Amino acid sequence: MKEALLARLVLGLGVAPETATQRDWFQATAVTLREILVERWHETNRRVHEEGLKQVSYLSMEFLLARDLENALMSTGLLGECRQALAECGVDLNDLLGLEATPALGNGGLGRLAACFMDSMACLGLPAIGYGIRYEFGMFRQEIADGWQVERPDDWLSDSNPWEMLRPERQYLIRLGGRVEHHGERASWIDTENLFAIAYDTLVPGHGHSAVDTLRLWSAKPVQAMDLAAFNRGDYAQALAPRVRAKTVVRVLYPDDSTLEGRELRLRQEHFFVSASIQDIIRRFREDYDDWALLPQKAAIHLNDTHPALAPAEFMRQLVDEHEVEWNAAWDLATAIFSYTNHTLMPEALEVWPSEMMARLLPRHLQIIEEINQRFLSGLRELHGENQDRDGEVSLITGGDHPQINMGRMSVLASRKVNGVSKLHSRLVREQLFPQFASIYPDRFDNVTNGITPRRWLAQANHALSALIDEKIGSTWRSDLARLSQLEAFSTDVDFCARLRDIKQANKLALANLIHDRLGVHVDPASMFDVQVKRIHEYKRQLLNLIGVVARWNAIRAEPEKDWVPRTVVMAGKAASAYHMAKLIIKLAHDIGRRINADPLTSDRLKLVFLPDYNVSLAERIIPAADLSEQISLAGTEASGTGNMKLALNGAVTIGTADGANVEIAEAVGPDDIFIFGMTVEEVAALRASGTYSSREIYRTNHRLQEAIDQIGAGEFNSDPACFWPIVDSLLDGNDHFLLLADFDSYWTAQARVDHAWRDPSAWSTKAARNISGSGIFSSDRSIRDYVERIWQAELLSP
Ligand code: 26Q
Repeated sequence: MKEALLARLVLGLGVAPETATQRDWFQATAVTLREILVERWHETNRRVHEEGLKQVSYLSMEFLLARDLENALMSTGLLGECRQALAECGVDLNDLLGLEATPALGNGGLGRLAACFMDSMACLGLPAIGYGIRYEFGMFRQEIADGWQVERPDDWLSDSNPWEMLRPERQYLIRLGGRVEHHGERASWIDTENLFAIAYDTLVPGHGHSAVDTLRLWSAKPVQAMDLAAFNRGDYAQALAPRVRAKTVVRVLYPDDSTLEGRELRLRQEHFFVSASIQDIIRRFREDYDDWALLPQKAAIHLNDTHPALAPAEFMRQLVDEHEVEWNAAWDLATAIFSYTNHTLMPEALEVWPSEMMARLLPRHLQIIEEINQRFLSGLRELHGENQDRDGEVSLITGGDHPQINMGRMSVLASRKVNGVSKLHSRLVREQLFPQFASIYPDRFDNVTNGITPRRWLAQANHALSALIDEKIGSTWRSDLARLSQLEAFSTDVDFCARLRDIKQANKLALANLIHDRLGVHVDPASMFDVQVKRIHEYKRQLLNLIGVVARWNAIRAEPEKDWVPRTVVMAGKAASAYHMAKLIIKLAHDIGRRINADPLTSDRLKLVFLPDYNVSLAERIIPAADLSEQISLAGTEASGTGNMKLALNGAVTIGTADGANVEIAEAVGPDDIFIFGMTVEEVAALRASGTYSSREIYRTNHRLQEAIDQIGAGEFNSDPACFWPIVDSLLDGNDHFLLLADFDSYWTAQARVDHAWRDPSAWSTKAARNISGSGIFSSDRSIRDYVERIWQAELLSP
C-alpha cells in the first residue's frame, strides 16, 4: 500500500514526498483506491455482459453524494492498511478525510435517496447504472448574514475530482428546437440546435460484495469547439460562444422552489440528460442483441420522480424515427421497461410544461405525447364509452387555452409500475393523486418504503455506536440491517444502556464543540439535544418548532425556579433561493436564538442554534448527537422523510406526526418509544372539508400560543417589528394553510411527555436502544430488494 501511494504521488501527480501537501496525499490516496476499484468494476461489467443479466438504469436529476474516501476504504477492506501506510509517511488519514469536497448534486431527500440507492444496488450485486447530470455548480452553499440566508456558488470541481473518469467514447448528439417533417408514422427532426453529451463515470463499490456499479453523469460539449470565422476576425469572445452556450445546460443544479413556472433551462436540462441516457441504454442493448423483443428482459428504466419523464417520449422517438420500430411495438416495449416513483403530493410541486414551450424546444416530443394521449383516450372510450369528466382527469394534456403537459400522468401511463415512498404516501398516491389511473390499472400501483444506507449512516457516521453493536451482535448488520432486532434483548440491560449513554454523550460533546467553533455559542452537552434538520419548507413546519421554543422560553421565565429539563434545540437546513417565507423562517430562528441564548434567566436551560450550510457532511456530525428527532410535518404532506430514519438508527427518539414513514417507524419501535401527536390524514381532511377551521379562534383561546405569536409580531426578537408580519399574517389571516395552530396544543403536550421521559435516564436509554433495534427495516438494501422483486424483476450477481 505504501509503495502504491508513493508511486501515485510521485509518478502520477508529479509531487516529491518532501514537498507533498495534505491535499496531494488525499489525491494520491483516492486515485490509488480508484485504481483498485477499477479492476472490480471491469470484472462486474464483464460478468453482466457474459451472463446476459438485466441492467437497471436509474434516471435521476439529482445524486446527493458525499465524501467518498472513507466509504471506498471500508468497501475495499483497506482502511487499516491504508491508515498504517500513510502513518509511515507521516500522514494522518483522519486529516485527509476532512479535506475532500462534499459533492452536493442534489437538493435534499430525493437526491440523497438516489445516492443511498446506488450504494445498496452495488452492495446487493444488482447490475445498475445511475444516470444524471454532472452539474458544474451543485446545491448552493448557505451563509448567514445578520440572520438572513445568503447563497454562495458551490464550486465543487475547483479541486480536481479524483473519483470521476471521462469516457470520451460515450458521446451522444443532443438536439433541440428545429422542426419536424412527417413520413407516415415516422418523422425526421431537422434544423435543430445541436450539442454533445459526454459521460463521466464514477465507481460505486459494494460492501461485502465484489460488484462495482456505475454512476454516469453527463456533461456538455459544443459540436464545434470554436467559431473559427470569429476567431480569425480576432473576435475571441464570439469564438468561444458555442462552448459557453453548450455548457450552460450543465452549469447549475436548480434549487427546489416547489413552484414550477415555465423555466426553459430546466426543460433543456431534463431533455439533455434523458436523451443522452436513452441513447446510451439503447446502444448498450444493441451491442449485444438485435431482437428488440428481448429488451424487457435486459433493461429496466426507472424514473426518479417526473424530472426524467421525457424519457418515454424520447424512447419512442428514437425507436420509431431512428430505429424504424413500428409504433405499437415500441409502445409495448416502453410500457414494459419503465417504472416511476412519485415523491410528492404537493400540487405546486407537480411538474407540468406549457405545450407552447415544448413545441418550441421539443416539437417532435410534443407530437409523440399528443399521439400517446389520443390513442389512450380513444382506447378508453372504446372500452367504457364517452366520458368527458373522466377524460379530463386522465388526459396528459390539460388546461384549455394554455395547454400544459402533465408529467405525472405521462409517467403513470408509460410505466409498468408506479410507487410511492411510504405506506401512507403510496395510499395517497392511489387515492388522491391518480384515482382514475388506479381504477383503470389497479395492479400498476405499489409501495416501496424508503431506506437509508447503514454503511454511511451508522458504520461511517457513528464509529463508537458501530463498535458497541459489533460487540453485541457481530458485524454483519452492515449488510443485513434486520439483525439489529437482536439488540432488543439488550434494551433493558443496565450495562448496555450505560454504554449507549456514554457514546451519545461523546457525540454530543463533539457537536457542542462544533457549535462553539462555528457559532461561538456554548451549549451544554448534558442538555437534551432536540434536532430538526431538513430543507426549510412551510409544510415541514419548522415554525411550529420555533413557536414551541418561544412558548417554552416564556414558561421558564414565568416559573424560573421550577426544575426544567434543559434543552438545546438544533436546527439546520436550506431555503430555496426564491422562497421568501422559508428565508424568513431562517431569519426568525436566528433572531429568537440570539434573544433567548443571551437571557441569563433561561440560558442554562434553553438554547436555540441554527447551524449554517446543512449538507451530508454536517448531517453526519449532527445526527449521531441527537436525543430527540423532530418530524412534525402536517399529516399527508411529507411523502416519507429519510432523516427520520437516520436519526432513529442513531438512537434519537422521535416526536412526530402520523405522516410519511413516521407511521412505519412507530410500528417498528412500538407506541411507547415514539411520541406521536397531531391530527391524522383523515382528521386533516375532515377539518378542511368542514370549512370551519379558524386559526384566529385557536389563537384567541390558547393563551400560550397567543403570547408567542404576539411576541414574534411585536418585535420581541427583532428591532424592526414589521420584519415577521408576513409570518404572523400567514398564520392568522392566511388561515394557516399547514394547520400549525390546530396541532399546537397536541405538540405542546407531547413535548411535556418527552420532558417527563427524559427525567429517567435509563428509561430514555431503553427507548433509544429500541429505536436502534427497530430500525432494521429502514435499510436501503431492503428498499432495493423490494424494487428488484416487485418493480424491476431483475437478478443479482452472485457475490
Ligand atoms: C422541480 C422542478 C424545477 C426545479 C426543481 C424541482 C424539484 C427538485 C427537487 C422538485 C422537487 C425536488 C425534491 C423533492 C424531494 O426531495 N422530495 C422528498 O423525497 C424524499 C425521498 O423520497 C422523501 O423522503 C421526502 O418526503 C420528499 O419530500
